[in-house]
Order: sequence, then C-alpha cells, then structure tokens
Amino acid sequence: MSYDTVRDVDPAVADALEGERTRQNETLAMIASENHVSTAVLEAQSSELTNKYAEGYPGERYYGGCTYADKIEELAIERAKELWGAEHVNVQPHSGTQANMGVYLAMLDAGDKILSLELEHGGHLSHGHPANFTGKTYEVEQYQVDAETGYIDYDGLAEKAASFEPDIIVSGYSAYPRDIDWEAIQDVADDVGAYHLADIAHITGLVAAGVHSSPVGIADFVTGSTHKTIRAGRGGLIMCKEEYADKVDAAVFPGSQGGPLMHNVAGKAVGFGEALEPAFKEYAQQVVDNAKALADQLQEHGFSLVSDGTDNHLVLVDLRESHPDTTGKDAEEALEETGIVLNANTVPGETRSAFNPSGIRAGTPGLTTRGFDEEATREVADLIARVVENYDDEAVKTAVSERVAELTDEFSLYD
Ligand code: DSN
Repeated sequence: MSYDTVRDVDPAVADALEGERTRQNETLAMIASENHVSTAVLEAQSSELTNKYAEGYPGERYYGGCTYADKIEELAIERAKELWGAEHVNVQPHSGTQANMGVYLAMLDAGDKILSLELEHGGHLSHGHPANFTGKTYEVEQYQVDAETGYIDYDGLAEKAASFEPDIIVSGYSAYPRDIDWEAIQDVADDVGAYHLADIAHITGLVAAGVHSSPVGIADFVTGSTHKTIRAGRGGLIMCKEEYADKVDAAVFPGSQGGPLMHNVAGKAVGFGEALEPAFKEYAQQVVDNAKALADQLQEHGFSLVSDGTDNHLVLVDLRESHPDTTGKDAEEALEETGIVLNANTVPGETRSAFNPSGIRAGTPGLTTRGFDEEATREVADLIARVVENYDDEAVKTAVSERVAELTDEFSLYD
C-alpha cells in the first residue's frame, strides 16, 4: 500500500481539489443549502471507513468486520435522537432525496397520492416534480403559498387535501423563508387520513438548536439532509415514530440502497456531537439573526422579498419589482464574479424560466460559520445591492471583489 498524496499520483485532481479549497476560502458561500463543516467532520468523512461494507444495521450486518462501523452508526443514531428528540432514526440515507425515497417506499405503493408544495413556491424536486422519480411514480397534487403574503396558504392546502384525498402530505421546503405551522398541516393530514412527511433538510440545524419550531413528535416522518444547517457532512437521515421503524429501515436497506456510506455516517456522528455542544445553539441563533439582518438591509436597498422577510436562514428576493430587467441568472453570475456565491431561484408566480428565473436565494449558514455577525452581514447586503444594481459595470465589480477579499481574510475558513 502506498501512502502517496493525491498531488503525487494525480496532479489534475490535486489541482482541482486545491482550486476548490481556495474557492471556498476566498468566496462567500451564500447558497442557502450549503455550509462549511469542521475539520473534524472532514477527517471523519475521508477516513478508512470509505473501504468498509456494512450492509444491514448495527448488530445485524451482512458482512464481518463491522465492530467499528457499528460503534459509529450507533453513536450517530444516539446523538441524532438526542438532538431532535426522535423515537427512531435511520442515518444511512445518502442524501435528503434518498431519505424522502425511503419514506415513500416504506409507506406508499406506485400510483398513491402525494400532496406537496409547488417547486416554484419553495418545494423540492423529490416532493413530486414531474422530472423526478416521485412525479413519475406517484399521483401528485400541489399546494401553494398565498399570492399576497408569500406564506403557506394553509386553507388552500386543506381544500386541496379534502378534494384530492392524498395518501401523504409533504411539508418542509427548500426556498421558504418562514416558520412552518406543523400542527396545522398535521390537522389536515388527520382530517383526510394521510401520513405527514416533514422534510426539514434546510432547517435541520435550526430545529436541533430550538431556534425553529420542530415537527418531530407531530409529523409521522421527518427527513433531513446533514450537510446544511446542521453542518455534519453530506448525507441524509430519517426520523419516525417507533411504529414505522421497521418499514423505514427496510425501505432504506435493502429497499433502495446497498452498503451505507460509512465514512459519511462517521461525519454525521462527529457533526451531531458538535451540534450537541452549547456553542451550536449560539451558532444557529446567529444564523437566524444574520438572515434577518440580510433581509432588512436588502429591503433598505429597495429589494422586494418573498413574504417580506425571514424567520429562518434564507431570504428569497423577487427582482421583478425593483429590477424588472435583471434576471436571477444575471445577478447570480455578476455576484459570483465578485466572490459572492448564491443561486438564481424561481419565485412564486414565476414569469421567466427555472433556468433563468426572477429571483435570487441567499442564506447565512456559511457566513455565520465563518464568524459573521449582523453588522458584517449587513455589509454583505450592501455589496449584493451594489452588484445587482450595476451588474454589467466592471469597475463596481472589481471594487466589490476587493472588499470580499478583505472580508474572507478577516473571517477566515480552512487553513
Ligand atoms: N438542492 C438543494 C437546495 O439548494 O435547496 C436541496 O436539495
């Protein structure tokens, strides 16, 4: 066995890895679904567990040599139970989408009915989009946000549920800036005899820290990804009531996955352990405080925000009113040139296309990990406004890049 580095054996990949490390260090990651894990999580994720097959569950594996794999998976499960207060946890899903797939496979048959939020209103591909396996396998009806307020239209959801009679209602969203009334959705599910899946992929960390309301103990199933606000490295998880545990576990393995990615499960264990420390609560509260500062300062600059603000880690800017001739893609590309990385996003009532939509989505988890407070985040809002207002002005973009470079030096990331 050689102990050569990637640089020794594969300079092309080494260059790209180094480029990515530099890119992350020298830009502001404001994609709402991204974050920066600790070096301890990075170490766990790049451990020898990448070599290990551990099909099955702790104590019931189909392979020998699972002593340490068992220990790590048990730690990840115990810590997740403590963080979210769940009865049963499966930490093997490779991603949030695989977690959702696990729940659908456990509880639905092909052709069964899903009621979920429309993608351009903040939903997710894996909630029933026609291009996704969910849209191809199940019958899907969608609810919306209220056109005036941008908040979930809970009455509309109830009406759709009564007429559509879904087998499962999906709540939890990927571009929705407000708190969620889980009980109201559970009431609707109870009224129509549907299961309720709450997908907290974006807000796992906020829920764990108690700075966002929790669906655990309310919804039948709660899914999440582990690399967003919870900062535990790439992957997914499923939480459910004990009565569904066997079905969910069987749907993940052998139902839809083979060997778990044990190196990623190790990252989850380490990240969940970090999230149990008191400092994580402060971090999560700062994520929300920073998002509010970002929202407020963007509004000062005349930007229109879907729902007029935020309760969580993200803001969704609808550019149509303030900048009718600037698309989300124009803004995304100009901002990336300056080192501010976020994504163009559809907005409710979208009049352009998914690829070149009318909005931008920006989140604060990554900035907050770097140590940004409200004042520093307000300055980033100022920079965003300057770039969007002058997106084809090279001198402005150069000046903003210089300031971004100073900020990334001041709030440093990986050495
Ligand atoms: N693609 C992720 C997001 O950015 O919201 C969710 O899967």
